[in-house]
Amino acid sequence: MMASAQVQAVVEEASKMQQQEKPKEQNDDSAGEKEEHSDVPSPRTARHPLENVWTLWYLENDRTKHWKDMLSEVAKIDSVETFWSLYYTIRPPSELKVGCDYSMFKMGIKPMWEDEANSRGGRWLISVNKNSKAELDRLWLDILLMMTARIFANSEEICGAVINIRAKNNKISLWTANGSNKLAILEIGQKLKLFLHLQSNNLQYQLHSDAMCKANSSVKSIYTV
Ligand code: MGP
Repeated sequence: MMASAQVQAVVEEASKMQQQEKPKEQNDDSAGEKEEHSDVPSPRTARHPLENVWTLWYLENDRTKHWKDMLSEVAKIDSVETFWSLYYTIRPPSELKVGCDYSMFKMGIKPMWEDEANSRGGRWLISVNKNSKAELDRLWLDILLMMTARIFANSEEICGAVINIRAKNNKISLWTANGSNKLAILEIGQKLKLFLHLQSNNLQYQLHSDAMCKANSSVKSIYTV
């Protein structure tokens, strides 16, 4: 089974379970039926609410600006429906220009080291070979699905994910909240490796505090799976 199909099967199952756990009034989809294809997400169109609300961010590389000013908020994602309508509306990562990023973070958390929710944390970093555009898009989609479906036992540790399109290797990273929560970080890393079909030693965990004060491009890894 392709990894995307495997992850989607898990997401569908998680979505069904989340629906069963919702109070009856949240399952009432009569209001949503008429507006299923509306571009504007609203609570009335959210037929399969996600456990967390997420924000999609876009970073457009512009050398005249400070890093923080290159970031912009694109949309909020609060349901399976808003996730897919956004996913099919925006360009896939493989079609972004070099220097651009997408980030998807839990609502209220900015995709930057300085945010209170990230400052003590770090990231699992996956380096993606430039040769395969399809592989890049597949990995990004699978990570988004894994986060939104909360398939990690330690989902509360997850802050968000980032994809960097770069001239050398592209990078995908999953940001977690607490770099000293080793057990949670390893559980997340091992599940990423399993579901994304990554090769051994492909996954490195780095602290944001080390990235912030790095002298060059290399940041030490504190965990590897
Ligand atoms: P990058 O975009 O994460 O990686 O960081 P890139 O472009 O592959 O560069 P490399 O250094 O990893 O090889 C590029 C630069 O963007 C950093 O050196 C910082 O100057 C800035 N930057 C990146 N992030 C994630 C942050 C952040 O969270 N906060 C601030 N203030 N600057 C950041």
